[in-house]
Amino acid sequence: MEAFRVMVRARTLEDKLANLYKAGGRLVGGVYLGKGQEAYSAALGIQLRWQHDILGPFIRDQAARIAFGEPPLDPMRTYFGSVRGPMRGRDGNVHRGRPKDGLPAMISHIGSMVSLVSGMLFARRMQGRLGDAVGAVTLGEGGTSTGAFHEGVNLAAVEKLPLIIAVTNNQYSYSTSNDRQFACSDLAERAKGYGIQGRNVDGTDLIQCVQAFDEVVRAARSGSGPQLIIGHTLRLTGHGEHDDSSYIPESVKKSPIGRDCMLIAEQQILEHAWMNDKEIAEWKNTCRADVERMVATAMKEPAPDPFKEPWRALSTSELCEGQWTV
Ligand SMILES: Cc1ncc(C[n+]2csc(CCOP(=O)(O)OP(=O)(O)O)c2C)c(N)n1
Repeated sequence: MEAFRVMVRARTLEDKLANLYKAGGRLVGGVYLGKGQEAYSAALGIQLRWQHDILGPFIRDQAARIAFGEPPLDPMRTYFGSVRGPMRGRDGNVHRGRPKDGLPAMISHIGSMVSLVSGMLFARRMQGRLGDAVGAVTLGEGGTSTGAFHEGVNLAAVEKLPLIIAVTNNQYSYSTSNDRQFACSDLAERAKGYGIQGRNVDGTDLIQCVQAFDEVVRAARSGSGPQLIIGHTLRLTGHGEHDDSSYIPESVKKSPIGRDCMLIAEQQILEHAWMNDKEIAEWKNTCRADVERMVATAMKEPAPDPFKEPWRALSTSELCEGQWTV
């Protein structure tokens, strides 16, 4: 139920972002959504503890961010370029974070986040403060083709780091389909080559995702080393809102992989009587009202003043972890 609530919150927020983008005007950057991936993303996020674990999110992880504990106004403040956002208006969408709380700002160069999260875990271990914390990094199937992915996973495997590598195989990397992306039949089998554990899960099925991440995070937390997990779903939107995704055939959209995880999750919640129709409707209304409030707040806030800003590379040093608190 917790994961479902997160999914609704994420979808509501992202539907609003899509509308704001299409309306033109206030949002200056691109808009990248996790539509169709919320079940997988939320299922991961609810397993992680804010200010204890680490989450290195990809562009489609609004749900994991919410579940992990990202302050609710952070996304809207970032999209509106507010100086009160975590990046102080220096980023327009997804490269936001709060490293001190375990949420590093996303690096766009795909695969790099694997090394970054591994490095954070490794540093904590060397400083004797890792405890039972885990780190999770998320990326798409296209990201697994990068050199950075290989280097990061190999290092994590050699050092037996408590790293969860959560790959979403949403069938397309921009317009590149799976058959042009990798030649193996099962991406999870790559885990064997690294000497780590790997598994697949149906990313359209919330209950399966929750069960899988419960086991995977538990395994990483209890010392079983890196865990590769591949969630299979379809990206139900363009790469970004500028992309009409007309290259995705109707047959794929209509196949089981094209199921909307939100609809499946809602059915599951009703079937198990975890919430009834009225409660779901009320939660959707609450989420809509919250999102409207966030827009109203963020759009009134000022942009950064270039004459007053400290032009350091890390604009928000107070958010940094460890020694970088200069
Ligand atoms: C190393 C690198 N190459 C290319 C890009 C440009 N790029 C950004 S997102 C993207 C597609 C990523 O596909 P995938 O990893 O499958 O994730 P998805 O967008 O499907 O969720 C590309 C090619 C990049 N950011 N970094």
